[in-house]
Order: sequence, then structure tokens, then C-alpha cells
Amino acid sequence: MASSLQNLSEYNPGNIPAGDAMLIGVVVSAWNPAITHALYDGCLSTLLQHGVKEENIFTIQVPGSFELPVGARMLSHKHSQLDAVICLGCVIKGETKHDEYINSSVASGLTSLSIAYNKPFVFGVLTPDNEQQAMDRAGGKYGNKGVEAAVTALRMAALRKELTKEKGRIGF
Ligand code: DLZ
Repeated sequence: MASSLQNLSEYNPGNIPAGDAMLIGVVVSAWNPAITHALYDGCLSTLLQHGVKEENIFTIQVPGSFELPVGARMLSHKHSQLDAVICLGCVIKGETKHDEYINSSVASGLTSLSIAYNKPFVFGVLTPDNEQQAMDRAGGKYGNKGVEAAVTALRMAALRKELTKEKGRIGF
């Protein structure tokens, strides 16, 4: 498993597109707040480090991870110029299968939104077996998934800009 071998938040900052012209939405789940707030801290500091202006980061909170897709959609409607929307949550396995239902619903919801809007809706959701695994990935020994989500958003937003920018017309 990759996470047992490396800190997944390690990356080369020189390879990340500049965020100075980007508008980014962030949706944060209120369940397991110590974890999701740590994810948000990592995400926010990464966006700022790569030049995204504070006034161009639009953050909302939703009650739980299940609400991330609809929160992301509502945020996208309010700010239609967003280049990417990052969704942060933590669903810890319990006695029942709630985690499986929530996680697969969030994953398919964000996939559908990405395709429908032709923009990245980033899955920054931890799916751990227990709280320790969550802490290890929210600023602990395996890095911070919020950092990775921010890097993914910048990369995908830049790719979208590149692929959708107007081409010079040839001929007529
Ligand atoms: C209900 C629930 C449970 C049991 N566990 C979590 C969790 O670990 N992480 C999380 O983000 N949300 C959890 N929720 C709440 C659901 O995501 C959702 O908010 C409620 O079912 C209401 O739709």
C-alpha cells in the first residue's frame, strides 16, 4: 500500500501551476471536525502558497460528508466562475456499513459533478478504519490529504484552462 511507504503530501512545488488567476471553492464536512479542520488548514495553506488570492477562495461548511456533493453544487451555482471545487471530509468506519454508503455516494456524486460541469470537483475525503489512521493522514506521518487535494485542484484547473482556452483561427 502506497501510504505505508511514503508521505503522500510530498511533491515538487516547482511543478505546480500558479494559482494567482484561479478561483477555488472549498467545501468542508463538519463531522470529525478535528480531522476536517486539519485537512482544511493543509488545503488553505497550499492554495495560498501557490498564489491563490485569499479573496478568491470561497469556503462553506456542510453537516457531513454525504452533503459534500450538494454543497459543492450549490457553491458552484453561487460562484459560477470557480475553476475547481475541493471537498474535504472524513468518514470513519464503524459497526455498520454507513461508511461504504457515504463514501461511494460522495465519490459518484463528485464524479458526476466533474463531468456535468467540466471542472474538477476534488475528492479530499479520508476513508479510514479508525481515528488514528485519520490523524496519520491529516497532518501526521502520511502527510495531509488536504494538501494533496489542493495540489490536485491546481493541476486540474490549469489543465482545464489549457484545454478550453480559445485557439487562434486559421484561414477565414
Ligand atoms: C451519520 C454519519 C456517520 C455515522 N458517520 C459519519 C462520518 O464518519 N463522517 C461524516 O462525514 N459523516 C458521517 N455521518 C453523517 C452523514 O455524512 C450525513 O451528514 C448524515 O447522514 C445526514 O445526511
